[in-house]
Amino acid sequence: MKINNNTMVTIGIGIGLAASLFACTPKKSSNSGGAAISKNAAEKVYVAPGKHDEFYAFLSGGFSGQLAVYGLPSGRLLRVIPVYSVNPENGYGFTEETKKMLNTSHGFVPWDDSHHPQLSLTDGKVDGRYAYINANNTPRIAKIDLKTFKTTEIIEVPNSGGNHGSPYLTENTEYLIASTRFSIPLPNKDVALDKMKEEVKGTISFIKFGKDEKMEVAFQLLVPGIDYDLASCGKGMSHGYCFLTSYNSEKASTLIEINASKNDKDLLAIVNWKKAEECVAAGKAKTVDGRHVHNELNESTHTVTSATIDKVKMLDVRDCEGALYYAPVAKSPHGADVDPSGQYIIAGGKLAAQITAYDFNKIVKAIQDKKFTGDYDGVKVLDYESVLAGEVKKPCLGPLHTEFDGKGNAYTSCFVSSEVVKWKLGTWEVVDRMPTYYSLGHIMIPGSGSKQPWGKYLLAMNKITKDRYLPVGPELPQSAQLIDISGEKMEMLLDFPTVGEPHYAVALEANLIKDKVKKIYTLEENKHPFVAKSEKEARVVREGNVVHVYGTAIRSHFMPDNIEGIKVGDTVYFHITNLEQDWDIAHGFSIIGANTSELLLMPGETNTFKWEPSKPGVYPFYCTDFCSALHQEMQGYIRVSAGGSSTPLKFNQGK
Ligand code: K7E
Ligand code: CUA
Repeated sequence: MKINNNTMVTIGIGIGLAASLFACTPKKSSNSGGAAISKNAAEKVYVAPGKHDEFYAFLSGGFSGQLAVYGLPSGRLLRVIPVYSVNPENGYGFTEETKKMLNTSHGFVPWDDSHHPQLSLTDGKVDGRYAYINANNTPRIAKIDLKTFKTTEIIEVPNSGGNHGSPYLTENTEYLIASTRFSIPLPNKDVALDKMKEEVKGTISFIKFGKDEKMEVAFQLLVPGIDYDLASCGKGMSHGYCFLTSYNSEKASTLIEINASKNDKDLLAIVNWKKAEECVAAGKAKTVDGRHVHNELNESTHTVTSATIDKVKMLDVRDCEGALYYAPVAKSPHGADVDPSGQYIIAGGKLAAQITAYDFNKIVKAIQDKKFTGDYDGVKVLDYESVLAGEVKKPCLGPLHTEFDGKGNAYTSCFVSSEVVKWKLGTWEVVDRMPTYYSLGHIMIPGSGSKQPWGKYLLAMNKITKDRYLPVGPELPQSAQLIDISGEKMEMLLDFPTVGEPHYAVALEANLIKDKVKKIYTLEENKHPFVAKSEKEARVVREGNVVHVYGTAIRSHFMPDNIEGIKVGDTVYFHITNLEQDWDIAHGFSIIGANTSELLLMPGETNTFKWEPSKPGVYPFYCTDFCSALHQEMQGYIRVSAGGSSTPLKFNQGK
């Protein structure tokens, strides 16, 4: 999302600014930071040296394709977890073990665009087991294990033209749902773009989170071909339903910004997934083509395996009465958010300057009473007034996303007017506002998507920073701002730049996971086929032109560290096992001319590096992670002879 600077409204005056808001006067931005900074802000975000943050926050990387872990309230960056993009820092996507994690039905995809992290839920509460995040471009969902902070599984979402509204969890993580952003012909085929309207379809996929905690495509709903956006699934009373906004009910295929904004209202999709499940169980779904790839990391072999699945179950919603309804929603919405009680479903209309709240009880009643105003492509449209709980009138310009504090308040991000508005569920009155710098996208309250938010902080993720930080060339960092929401008035605490462009974030209390974090991989449990569990097992084995080095690393040497008898034309695999069994003692490995990336080896882990020498000579290798006082000495040599030469294979074992 980019906007013209002229449309950016800068507010530096704190409270009582509604008038200046709607005047939309461009002002020169000041870097005073605005008047709303809490007087004791420094104290509130100061985490003393050696002390831990109260929350882990997981911010999506947007175009970086990764997931960044920050501590809150300090805003300290703790880790960038590679998910959808290769990462030379630790070899993710380069090593023989991890390459397959980026396999798709389109082949190896080294990059994607990650938007919406989510946290696994049990009984509607954040359980601290997994994080999930979507790939927007080549449709996929990834699972990140919060014990290792590693991507352990990625499943491709078939029959999707873009996976933006994804992944959204049901109350017990029964399903992750994913909708198609771009509706496309299904099955996809060669269609003239001006004839596409008749052909396009949408899908809403239900990814099962099975007993073994593995993801699989349980079924897909075939739905009218409009562009689906962000969603939320019900909780408590609304468990069994999911709600998605959509845009482009016009089904325009060109100049979408104009042609998809003609209708006064767009459509909120109300999915009764329990009903859909029943229809699937009753055999109403068809088995259709849906080639997709499923990649999994095996923790004991430290290796990713990749499988291709060809077929999926597809249920046409028109064959399952009651599985899908629509309700009108204010123009160009950008997501539906369900409040912690499960009663209210909130949707902001970016172009309507209005926030709509639906009442779940009224939705159920309107369906029972058949309060329909017509249908859209065979799906019944509910009467707007019959399902409406209330409207927040003129909250701001460009309302986008809503989060909840669990104390009866909702907070909505406003892109155009660059602010957070706080309003009351039930009375729909705006009670506070806080300017943000600038062009606010998502906001996040820890646990907002659950039944029990931690309503202490709100993180605003801004698209544009302009003059907020020291300039670093034409590309400036995106920025997060931490706001204290524990009192009646919001208080600005902190700015920090982010990695990539966070579109959304999730957070949880650190206590939920910090004592469960894995410290080492136990050597005895290492089942890697090329592991060397001790220096005695270190060896080099030739199989034709392929050479396998079963290597080890321990402070401060490799075994073997001298290898001879390698020839030009060989493919050499260095399988290096880190023999350390101490937390935080990693080793690295690389060799001159390496055209993949370095290896970074956690204690007890085996990773593999492929190397194809092209010229005779002596080639050094070394450890890339400063592991000990003698790290610099952690090095070795490989002698490479001409192809066809008779240099015998030789390696040392520490003598
Ligand atoms: Cu940027 Cu959730 Cu992808 Cu809104 S989305 S900002
Ligand atoms: Cu091992 Cu540096």
